[in-house]
Amino acid sequence: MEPLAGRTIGIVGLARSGRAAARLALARGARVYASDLADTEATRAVAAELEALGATVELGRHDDARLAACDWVVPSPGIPPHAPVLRALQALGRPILSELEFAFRQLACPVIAITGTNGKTTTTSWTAHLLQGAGLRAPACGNIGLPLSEVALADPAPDLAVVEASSFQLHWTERFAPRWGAVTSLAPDHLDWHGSFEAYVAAKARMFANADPACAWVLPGEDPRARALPGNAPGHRFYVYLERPLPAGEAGAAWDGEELRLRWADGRWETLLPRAELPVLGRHNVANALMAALLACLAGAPLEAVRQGLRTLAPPPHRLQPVATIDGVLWIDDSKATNIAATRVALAAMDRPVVLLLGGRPKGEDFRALRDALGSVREVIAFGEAGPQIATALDGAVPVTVVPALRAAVEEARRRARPGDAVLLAPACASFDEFSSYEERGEKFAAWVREAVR
Ligand code: UMA
Repeated sequence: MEPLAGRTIGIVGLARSGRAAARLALARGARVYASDLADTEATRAVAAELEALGATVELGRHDDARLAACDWVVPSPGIPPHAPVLRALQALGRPILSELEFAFRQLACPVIAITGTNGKTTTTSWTAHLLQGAGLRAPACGNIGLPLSEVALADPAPDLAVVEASSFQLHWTERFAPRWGAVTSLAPDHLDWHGSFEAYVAAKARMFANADPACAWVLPGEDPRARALPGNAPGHRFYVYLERPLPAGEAGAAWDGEELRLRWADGRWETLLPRAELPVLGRHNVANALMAALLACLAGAPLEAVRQGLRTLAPPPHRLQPVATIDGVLWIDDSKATNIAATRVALAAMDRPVVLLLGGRPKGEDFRALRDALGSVREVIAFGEAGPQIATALDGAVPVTVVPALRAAVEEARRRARPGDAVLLAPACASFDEFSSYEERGEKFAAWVREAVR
């Protein structure tokens, strides 16, 4: 653990990560200067809490000179490197650590890290579920919602931290060194934050920067980009296959159409359970479950506990979550589909005609990449900032109606959906033009859908 007493830590952004990092720094004896551009009820509440603990807090501005004088600056993940406050620090060569890196240096337990474009929250939540079922104290944390700094503050420390690591959090890392890790998938996302796909991939690859030969990495065997992410990093490889059997010489897990099975490096096979006993929808979720099972076994959970845990998996909220069936129409909340690859996965899981709700704040992707995935889609309702862009990109492929916002999209879908259809919110965009998070977007969607049955 790196001593913090006597150091000055600059915290930029006072939402969940900033608040937790500031509390951790103060608890370890550091001086804290924290600031947030937003002067809102929420940031004022955090400011009051931190000031009571001894921090200096400013709202409505960042004091660049003051931040430049700090030993380390910890920005919130939502603040891109090109934000003026971070540009100024980089120009001066000042050290910037992500909240993940900062918390890792204060953590007293080993880490399982899960990254990837889609599937990482589900895999993180299920890995923690399987380990907890085996009696281990293993919180799911990081990008999933509980900042790693909160886990570093926990007394006693947990046995393991199961960390969902986003590209934003990995970007500013130096010593972050998970003992076990997984990459769920790799496709373009967050191009606005990173500037290019290459920069996004480079940030994700930082997960392997401090690997050693005792590490173990779980990778999707059939996704060439994701399986190549660790490059030549040391550590054992375990691959997950859905379409093909595990190739000779590879260890990992596979679904043979009936059973989910593991094969260890010594060639020994073990059966997890029949697919029919796994209570989750969609092929992609079989892959997520196999990854979670491998990680849990590698981190020490007994196989029988893993089998038991697999039988009680549940999808995390806002991921292909059925909301209601109203007049024969099934309404599905997949608000977490915030990029095109995730929307494609949701569409692949559909077994009925779909009215698709797309829109929100665009993230720099080309919506034409959805055109060949629209087989089950009868019509699209495009909403929010991205609405006109989506209509142009899908022109001629499927009928598109543009409406200003999500609520209007729900009303339009209600008029257009027929019995037997699904109305799927899988928006392929960020939520921030209308909402504070994809969670809030999903909750509002569900509330507006249910209004019809009141
Ligand atoms: N701000 C400034 N100055 C600026 C810009 C912003 O002060 O120049 C302030 C904003 O006013 C705001 C804060 O900085 O108060 C930004 O906070 P944040 O958006 O990073 O929010 P947190 O609550 O700290 O949430 C973050 C993650 N958010 C993002 O990565 C955008 C959460 O992931 C994560 O759960 C949480 O830390 C705890 O670890 C969310 C997310 O959308 C779920 N992640 C992306 C994704 O999954 O696609 C990566």
